[in-house]
Amino acid sequence: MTLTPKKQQEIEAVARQIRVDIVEMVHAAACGHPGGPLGMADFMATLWVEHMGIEPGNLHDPKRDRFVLGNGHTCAGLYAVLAHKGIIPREMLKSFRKLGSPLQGHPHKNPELGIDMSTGSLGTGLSTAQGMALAAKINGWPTRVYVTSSDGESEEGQIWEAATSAAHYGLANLTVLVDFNNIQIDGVMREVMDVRDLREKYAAFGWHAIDVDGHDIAAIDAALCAAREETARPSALICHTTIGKGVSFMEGKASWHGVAPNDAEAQEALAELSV
Ligand SMILES: Cc1ncc(C[n+]2csc(CCOP(=O)(O)OP(=O)(O)O)c2C)c(N)n1
Repeated sequence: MTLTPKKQQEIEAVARQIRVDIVEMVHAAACGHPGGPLGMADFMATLWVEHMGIEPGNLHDPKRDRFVLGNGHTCAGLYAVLAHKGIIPREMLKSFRKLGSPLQGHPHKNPELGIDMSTGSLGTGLSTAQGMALAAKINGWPTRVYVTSSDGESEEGQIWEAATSAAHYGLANLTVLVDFNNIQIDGVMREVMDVRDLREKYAAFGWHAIDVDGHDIAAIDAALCAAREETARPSALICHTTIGKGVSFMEGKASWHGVAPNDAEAQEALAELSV
């Protein structure tokens, strides 16, 4: 079903709020990863507003949907979206990366807060997600499992072991959203380690694989709908994004992978995001 203009505006507003929260959290912590999650904000907002069946009232339901943030360093964006859903208190975002906080610099499993898996060691997320999807399939549950990954994470061999297994077991209830911003920690993908065409790779592994403009909310929604309609294969959405999207001086720059903005930079970023 196509998004109504009202729903599209709602998702855009959530994406903007996620970006504001990311800048504020990383700035307040004086460390963290702003670039990746700023680029993922549009597909995270579309996924969580329109498709994800995780709500404050069903956290303990074993049959509910599951979410795994494979590229765990982008967790500021996940915490922001969980706050939007009312699953974690908004006030808690201020404790991001502080000693003793449940909101660490990489996700720490905490079902009470809607954090279904600890991640951060790249390569593990898709494996755990496919295990969750297989369990749901065996139990005959309606659970859908969503997992994020990234172009940098796609260099991990374990990703392709999980991709093999998920296709073998016909896990149509599993969807991976890959943040393909062409950048990883040390620079541009083709210079550091070229992963080439991820849509072709996932398709060759037996997946229903689609290229998507990761900033086009209607296109992301359509791809997520297509994934739900797929009955035999797991789905891979290769989301083409810009690192740092929404903050002009961060856009396209690998240097913003894991650096906090200083006071002046945060002020400039928030001014841009509030227009
Ligand atoms: C197994 C493992 N190796 C190395 C790292 C260190 N590391 C953290 S993020 C990252 C780059 C990941 O690339 P990508 O997700 O594409 O980066 P982004 O687009 O967010 O800048 C690396 C190598 C890690 N977390 N886990």
